[in-house]
Amino acid sequence: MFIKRPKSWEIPENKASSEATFLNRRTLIKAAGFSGIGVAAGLSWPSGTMQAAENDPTADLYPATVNPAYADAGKPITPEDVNSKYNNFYEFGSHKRIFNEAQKLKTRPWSVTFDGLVDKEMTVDFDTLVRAMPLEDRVYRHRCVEAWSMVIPWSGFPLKALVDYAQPLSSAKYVRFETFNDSKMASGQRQIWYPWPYIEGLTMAEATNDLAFIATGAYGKPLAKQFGAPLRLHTPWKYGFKSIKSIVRVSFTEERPVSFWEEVNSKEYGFYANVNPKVPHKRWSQATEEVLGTGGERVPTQLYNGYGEQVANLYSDVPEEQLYF
Ligand SMILES: Nc1nc2c(c(=O)[nH]1)N[C@H]1C(S)=C(S)[C@@H](COP(=O)(O)O)O[C@H]1N2
Ligand SMILES: [Mo]
Repeated sequence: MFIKRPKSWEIPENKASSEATFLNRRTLIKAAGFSGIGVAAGLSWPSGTMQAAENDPTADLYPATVNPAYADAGKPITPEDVNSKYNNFYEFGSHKRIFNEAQKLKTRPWSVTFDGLVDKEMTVDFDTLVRAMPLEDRVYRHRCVEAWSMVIPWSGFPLKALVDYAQPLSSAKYVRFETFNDSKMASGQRQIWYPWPYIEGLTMAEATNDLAFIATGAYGKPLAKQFGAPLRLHTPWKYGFKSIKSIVRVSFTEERPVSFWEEVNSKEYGFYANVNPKVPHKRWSQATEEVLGTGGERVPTQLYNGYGEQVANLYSDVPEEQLYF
C-alpha cells in the first residue's frame, strides 16, 4: 500500500515561510545573547555540528582560491549558522531540522564509482579524487522549489572536470548521479515509500556547462554533513532538488535518468526543473522567494535564478512545457 505523506514542499508557501520566519527569530534571539533558547523551544543541536570538518583529512584544501567570475552573487552570503540548520536531506528526515540527525552520515571511507558509458569503469577513493580536481571557491545563489533561497560560498570544482576524469564514451547523452543507500545509518531511508536511493540527472550539455559545480567544501571548510558531504552537486539555475547530495555513483547513459522526485510525482517535479518565476508549481506560485536569514524578506524570483546568460542556450531544442518544473 502506498502511504501518502505530505512532503515539505507539498505544503502551501505560507507554511514554508513560517518555518523560515521561526528560524530567523531564533537566529535573532541567539544574536541577542540568549543561548540555549533552541533547547527551550524544543530544538537541539550537537556542539559538534560544525566541528566535524576539523578532523577531515582534506581540511588543508580549504579555503581554495576564489574564481573571480563567481566572487559575488549580487546578494549577501547567507550566514553559516542559518544555512547549516535549515536543510533538505530526506535521507535524514522529511523536514528542515535534520542537521543533528545528519551527523550520523559516515563520510570515510568514501568512494565514487564511475560506470555506464565510460571507457573504463572505476571506483575511486574520495580523498584521492578530490586532490586530482582543480579546486576553487565560488559564491552561488540557491533557489529551492519551495520558494526560499540562500547564497552559499562553496569550494569545489566544475562538474566538467569530473566528467573529463571519467572519460565517457561519445554515445553518452546523460549523466546520472546516485546518493548512498543505507537505512541503518540514515533514518529517513527507513521511510520505504520513497524510491531510494536519491537519483538525479543532467544532459551532457548541462553537465559540461561551466556553472554546474561539484561542491566539496563550504564556508572555507570541508562540506558539513548536512550539506551532503563529502561531495554534492550544485546547479544554481535549477530548483534545489536537482543538486544531489553525498554522491556515490556517477553513470553515463544514453537514456534520460528518472530522478527521485520525478519518480515520486512526475507531474510536479520534472527532469529539467529550471527556475522560472512565471511558471507556478502545481500548488504554489514561484514568482517570489523568501531570502533565508533576512527576517522574512521576499524578493522577485529571476528566470534561471539569474544565470540565464550562461545556460539559456542549452535549451533551444527542448519543448518549453518541459523546461520549468
Ligand atoms: N540526496 C539528497 N540530495 C538532495 C536532497 C535530498 O533530500 N537528498 N534535497 C535537495 C533539495 S530539495 C535541496 S533544496 C538541496 C538543499 O541543500 P542544502 O540543505 O545544502 O541547502 O539539496 C538537494 N539535494
Ligand atoms: Mo529544495
